[in-house]
Amino acid sequence: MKNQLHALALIAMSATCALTAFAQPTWNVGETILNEYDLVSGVNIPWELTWGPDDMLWCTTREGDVLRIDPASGVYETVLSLNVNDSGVEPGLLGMALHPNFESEPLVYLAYTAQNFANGNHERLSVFYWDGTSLGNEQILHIVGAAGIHNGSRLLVLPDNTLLMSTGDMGDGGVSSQNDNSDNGKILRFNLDGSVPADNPDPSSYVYTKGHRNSQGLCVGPNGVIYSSEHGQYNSDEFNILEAGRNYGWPNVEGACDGICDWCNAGAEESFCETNNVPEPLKTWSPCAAVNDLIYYDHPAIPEWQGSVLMAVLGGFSSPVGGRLEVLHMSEDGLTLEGSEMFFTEFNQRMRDVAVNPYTGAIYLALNGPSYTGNGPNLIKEFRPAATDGVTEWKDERGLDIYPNPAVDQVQFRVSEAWVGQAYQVMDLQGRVWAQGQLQSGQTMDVSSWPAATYLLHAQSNGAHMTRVLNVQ
Ligand SMILES: [Ca+2]
Repeated sequence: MKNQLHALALIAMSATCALTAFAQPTWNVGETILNEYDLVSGVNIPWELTWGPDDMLWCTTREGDVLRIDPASGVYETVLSLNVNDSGVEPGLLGMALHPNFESEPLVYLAYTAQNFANGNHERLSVFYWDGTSLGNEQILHIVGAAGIHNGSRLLVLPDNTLLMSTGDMGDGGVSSQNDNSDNGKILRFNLDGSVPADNPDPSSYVYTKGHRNSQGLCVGPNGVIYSSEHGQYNSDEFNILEAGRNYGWPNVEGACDGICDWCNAGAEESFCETNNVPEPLKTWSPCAAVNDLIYYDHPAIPEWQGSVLMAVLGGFSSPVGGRLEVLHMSEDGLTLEGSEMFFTEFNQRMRDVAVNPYTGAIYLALNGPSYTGNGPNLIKEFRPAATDGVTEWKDERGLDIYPNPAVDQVQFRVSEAWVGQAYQVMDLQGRVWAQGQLQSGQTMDVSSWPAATYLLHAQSNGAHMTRVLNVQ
């Protein structure tokens, strides 16, 4: 399947490209040019971003919504609004994974912290049925502990059709992480029906690996290698290869087994590693960079990134570099890290997640604003390789473009047929309305009297939303 898609993309790249007439910000990755687009704006804390088997981009927001986004236009519909407990700084609706045979089994897995439990906070792993319009028929597969911080929750379907879920230590200092009777501070592995896989390390337990603090990044690389990222305490964020049954050391080990600890007992770290066969991370970050979700990039459209793990980085409190995309170049067998690079540091935005368009090789980044815990403006950006921008093999219907952007005095709209006549509003980040009307292609808007600021355009049509960012200078 993947190779077919790559072949498709190569055909597309060699075809004559209808380059967009409207200048976009561009980025250089070696010799590859990426065109930057704002795909979705104005949604609060996009957390998981994943390419669906239905060729749509699926997104969770921490406040409890599941969005299904048309990756061509950015038009999205809210297909589920959950009543979540997002009262702390980190809980809410978090991880999501789609059933690999989505066409015949249209199921969506979600991890979220729920309200109104008799026993206090809990985190659910639930599966929902997609009826083509919305998600419903919740079935709770498993429950673990939840708290205001450290809820893990990244979900990943493996090539053997089992499901991984990371769980956090709930800020308990790692007590749960080494407790074999707790499912917190672990990576859990499920069959897709919620049962325990017979080949789990302990066939009576969901636990796949233990000794985790708060892992929020999972992906699969070549030969089924599983990568994870892990938030450290003050230092020693980690990038690991997950191996069944292994102990990753928290809270007795931080980062490498080198006797350097903030939280753990430095004098005992190396002996704990030896006794418990703790794997060494492939890379660590000190002070913490707040390393988040991962995806393995193997598309020819950005050859400089082929065979790399792309990691969304939030940017830690004392990290010398803020939010970014980190590109971790892996050896061909996926087992060795050969080098790393940083991109998009200029945005100064917390980057939560990354997804890939299998046709064009474009990447999508969920940006959570400049400050913890993710106050806006929140954006989903697309970085589309110029060579695959506008190709006919892939939908190139943008829906709406505003140009020039940034603007000084006048802007013009380009509107696709389906959106002509639909109502729109342009608001500033405080929610004040600066313009409204019906979308018309070619219409102009005078912004010469508007204060220099970022504005959000929002249009709505039968439950579908389209958003754009307009920067006035
Ligand atoms: Ca250490």
